[in-house]
Amino acid sequence: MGICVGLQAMFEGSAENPVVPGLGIISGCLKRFDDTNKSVPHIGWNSAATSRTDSAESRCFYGLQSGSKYYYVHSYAVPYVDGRLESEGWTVATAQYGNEKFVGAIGRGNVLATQFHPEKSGAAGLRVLRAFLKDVEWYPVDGMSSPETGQGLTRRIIACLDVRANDDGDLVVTKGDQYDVREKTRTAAGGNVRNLGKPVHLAQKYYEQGADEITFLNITSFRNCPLADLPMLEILERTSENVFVPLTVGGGIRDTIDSDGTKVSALEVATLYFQSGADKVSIGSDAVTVTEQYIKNDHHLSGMSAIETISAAYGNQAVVVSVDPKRVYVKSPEATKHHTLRTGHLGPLGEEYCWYQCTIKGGREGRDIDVKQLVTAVEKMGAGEILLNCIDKDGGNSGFDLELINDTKKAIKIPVIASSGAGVPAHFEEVFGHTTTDAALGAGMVSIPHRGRRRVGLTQDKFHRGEYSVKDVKDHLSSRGFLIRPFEPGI
Ligand code: 1PR
Repeated sequence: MGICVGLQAMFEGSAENPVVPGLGIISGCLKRFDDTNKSVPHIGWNSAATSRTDSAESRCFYGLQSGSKYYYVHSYAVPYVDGRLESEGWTVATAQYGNEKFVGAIGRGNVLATQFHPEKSGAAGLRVLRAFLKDVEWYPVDGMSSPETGQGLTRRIIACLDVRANDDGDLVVTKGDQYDVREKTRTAAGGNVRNLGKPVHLAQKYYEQGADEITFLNITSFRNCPLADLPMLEILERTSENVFVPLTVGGGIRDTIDSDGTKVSALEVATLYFQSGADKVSIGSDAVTVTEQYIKNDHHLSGMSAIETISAAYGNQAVVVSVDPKRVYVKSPEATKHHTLRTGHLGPLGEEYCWYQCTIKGGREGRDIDVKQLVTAVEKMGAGEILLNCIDKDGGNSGFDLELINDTKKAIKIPVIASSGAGVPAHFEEVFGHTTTDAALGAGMVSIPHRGRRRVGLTQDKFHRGEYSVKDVKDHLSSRGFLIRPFEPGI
């Protein structure tokens, strides 16, 4: 069985590196997805629909059900040509990305290869693994679990857990607004860190509610974290035992010095996270610092940055850059050297323009660099995805910053995850309906219980924290005609 690059290796070759031959077990070569009108890498949940089913006996090829969705993450694929591989005796399952149809899985006898990751595809993926391990080429269709859905990539919903130690030293999930995670009090020192629960438990809950991905952010990582004490390692290990969707971890991915004085590279830190169950690492502050150097260096890549070294070792799909911008209003585009946009939400002095300033250390320090400069630079360095936060919107429950998202999408080809501001399921409909975002992330909306909810703006009477689950968001999107991954109960 080959998974992802394991499928790719079974073919004759790939445009990714034409001089290296594949194993040639299956005829054909891979080519890169066309990124003219879509994001590349292709990341998310897509079909693996076989032309052959044993409908008389309700059995499907290696557990692949046409209504199920599977998690893909890749830039190269085998284009599907009608009947070619089937004429060589293979059974082929296909997926559609934009106008490109490609091989999602292929098998014959005891050979099975999947372009998607079954180990990250929830119950649908576990069924494929089970069929292969039991050596059952024609596996019984699970009637309960596979309603027919449309073909193509689904809208991806990500649950985000901001993690830090509380004042008693316990690791907890927390959430604030505009990055302030302490309870509001009258004293200058602020209240306790909001405690919304245990990270592993909450991750499991969101998985069961149908989250397509889970992101953990260690939000106090700017404090030096000795390697021996990386708090997220155990969280990842325990989560990945029972949660079979992609896990991203962020916070503190940078070159660091351990407590005994040993230098530890960002690549080594990332390796530890991958070995503990992470599928992607998310880089925040370090991405800003290296972009500043890149600009100073006349746009020459150093080859040494965390983004470059990690994506060279693990592929760009494994590297997310998390951006923490703040709006800066200006009277006219000429008032700043930065990339501005004309905004429908005027500034405090009636300003019609704004630019988005990147920050480091969890929004504590603004830098002289704008979001467009950052995302275009990190795309060149090898980032595979952008997690686009917005400090002005964070925890506000007033909806995503659609202007920022559209402006960022125009600048790059890699996928963008819209983040900050989700308050009601309709905000997800809005962001998918009015931007071309590839995914949307929610934190407070799905994690904060009723009693912890700050009364904010227009949503205060209608929306109570903890009132909505990931499933509510997906049901809402589905009812509005958006393609989402159907919920399949676990095996
Ligand atoms: O800089 O590489 O060490 O990474 C630190 C990471 O921690 C960054 O990704 C940064 O975004 C995150 N972070 C730091 N401080 C905070 C904070 O809240 N005090 N969290 C913080 C940012 C992540 C957001 C949030 C959305 C959605 N939170 O993604 O989850 O705004 O919130 P909402 O749905 O409730 O509106 P480094």
